[in-house]
Amino acid sequence: MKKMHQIKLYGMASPNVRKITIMLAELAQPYDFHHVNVFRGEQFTSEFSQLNPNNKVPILEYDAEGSRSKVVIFESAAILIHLAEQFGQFLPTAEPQRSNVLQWLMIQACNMGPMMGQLNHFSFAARQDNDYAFARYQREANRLYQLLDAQLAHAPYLAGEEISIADIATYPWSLYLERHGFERDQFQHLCEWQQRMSHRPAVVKGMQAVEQTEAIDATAFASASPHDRDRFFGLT
Ligand SMILES: N[C@@H](CCC(=O)N[C@@H](CS)C(=O)NCC(=O)O)C(=O)O
Repeated sequence: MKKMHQIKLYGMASPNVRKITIMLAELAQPYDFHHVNVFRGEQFTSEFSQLNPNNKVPILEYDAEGSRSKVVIFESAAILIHLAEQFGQFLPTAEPQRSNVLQWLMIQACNMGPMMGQLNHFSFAARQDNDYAFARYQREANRLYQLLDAQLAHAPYLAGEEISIADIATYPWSLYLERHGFERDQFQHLCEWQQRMSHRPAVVKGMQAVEQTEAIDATAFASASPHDRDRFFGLT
C-alpha cells in the first residue's frame, strides 16, 4: 500500500458523500472536508470540472507517497473500491467473495442510487402534477428495499458474514425508507441491519462528519433563486 497524504474530500450533506465519510472513518483516516455548494453552482466551475467532468460530489483527492501528481477519483463506488484496495479492508481479494461484494455494491450504485435519486426528486422537489413519475420510482424503490430485506434475511451483511463496502454504500441510502413512504415493520431484516450498522462507531462518526453541512445545504436549497434551482435541476 502506498501511503495517502493530505486527503481531501469534496462533498455536501448527501448519501453519496456519507458513503465516503463512513469509509474514511472506518479506515481511521484524517481528511479535510471541502464543502461544495451545489445549489450555488460551485460544481460547474472550470476548476471543479477538471476534477470531475461529471460535475458531482463526492471527489477524493490525495498525495500518494512517491508521486508528484495528486490522485483524484470521482464516483462514490469507485472511491470505495479504491480505498478498500489501498487499505486491504472491506473488499476481499478471494473469489467468489470479491464478486459477491461487488455485485451488491453495484445494486446500490447502479440501481438504488439512480432510482431513489429520481424518487427524491419527484417526492421532495417536483411532486405536483407528477403522479406517474412519483408512482413509478416509488414502486422501484419498494422493489429494491424488498430485495435488500430478502438478502439480509439470511446473512448479517449484504455479502455475507462480514461487513463490506456494499454495506457502507447502501446504509446512507437505506435511511430514506420512511421518507419514501414505507413502514419499517415491512422491512424487518433491513431495519435490523440498519441498527447493526448504526451502532458502529465509524458509522456514527461518518454520519456526524456532514451534520453541520446539512444545515448549510438546507439553507442554500431553501434560499436558492429560481435561476439557481433551474441550474441545479438541469433546466438551463
Ligand atoms: N453516481 C454518482 C452520483 C453523484 C451525485 O449524484 N452527487 C450529488 C450529491 S449526492 C451531486 O453532486 N449533485 C449535484 C448535481 O447533480 O449538480 C456517485 O455515486 O458519486
